[in-house]
Amino acid sequence: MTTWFKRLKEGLKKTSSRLSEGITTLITHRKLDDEMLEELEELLISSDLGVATARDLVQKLAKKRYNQNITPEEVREIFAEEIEILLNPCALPLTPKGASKPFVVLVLGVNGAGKTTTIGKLAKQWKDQGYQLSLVAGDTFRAAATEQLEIWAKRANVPLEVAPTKDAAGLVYDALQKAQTRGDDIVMIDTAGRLHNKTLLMEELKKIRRVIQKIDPTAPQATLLVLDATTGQNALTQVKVFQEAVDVSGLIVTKLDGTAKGGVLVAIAQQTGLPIHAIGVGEAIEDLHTFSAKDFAKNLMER
Ligand SMILES: Nc1nc2c(ncn2[C@@H]2O[C@H](COP(=O)(O)OP(=O)(O)O)[C@@H](O)[C@H]2O)c(=O)[nH]1
Ligand SMILES: [Mg+2]
Repeated sequence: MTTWFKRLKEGLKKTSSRLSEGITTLITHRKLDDEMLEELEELLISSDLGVATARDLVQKLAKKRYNQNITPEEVREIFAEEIEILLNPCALPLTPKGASKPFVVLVLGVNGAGKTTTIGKLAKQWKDQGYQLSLVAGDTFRAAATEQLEIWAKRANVPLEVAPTKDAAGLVYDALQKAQTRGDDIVMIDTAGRLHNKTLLMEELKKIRRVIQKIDPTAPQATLLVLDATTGQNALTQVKVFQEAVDVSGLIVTKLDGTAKGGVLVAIAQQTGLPIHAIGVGEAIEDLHTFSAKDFAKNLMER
């Protein structure tokens, strides 16, 4: 087993053991009937897979095995297969290479979602793969945000651009010019996430985007929304809010280790159709990894 596969399995334990225990309790060597299907649907909903997804999965199970004897293991296997099929179109890795340089990655999300940490982890991974990159401390509202990004920048040994004032757009402009001059392959921009002042936040994001496009009309090459899985169904609301302000090009789902609501990733995939580039199952650099539909589905339905 690879290190990542182990970490993923471990990380999804809270969700998977809840699902597995639930399925074992519900399936007691009986024929698959309506009552069991209804209970399974409730179990999936309560694990945040979403009402539509839960119904869909249960219908597929019924189609395959209605009125037949079935074991908990078979239920988990069928669910895992169907979830993999559902997730497959969303499993698109992010390759930070484009027609123009630098490849600009704008990172969005509410406070605490895991933006800064995710940028740090990606910076280290991409640096190790040989990319030349720099970071921009665009969350100019939290004093600690810059210090936190500084630590990650040192760890990855990449330059960090910091603003002397609270003007994030000005900072981004200067940082992109410097990155172009240096010939950076990638620039990652951290942003503020004060959702309690939605209008201001969205205006600032739009402004940052305009400034980026002054330097390169085709940028940002990626606009990533970071979602905290522990917020469950609320993550779906966040997608809508950010989509209104800027075109989100892809998602990163963090903290799948901290919750029994890990099923929310399936709901997010099905309801938004957006690419899920990577997932996080912990605080270490190795805990962020490219999203694989098969690995996720398999480990979600592990015992
Ligand atoms: N358990 C766990 N914690 C995470 C993960 N990703 C981020 N965190 C933690 O969540 C907290 C908030 O992250 P941060 O990057 O500061 O969020 P930001 O406000 O969006 O920049 C930090 O303590 C991170 O270490 C994850 O995948 N799993
Ligand atoms: Mg931050």
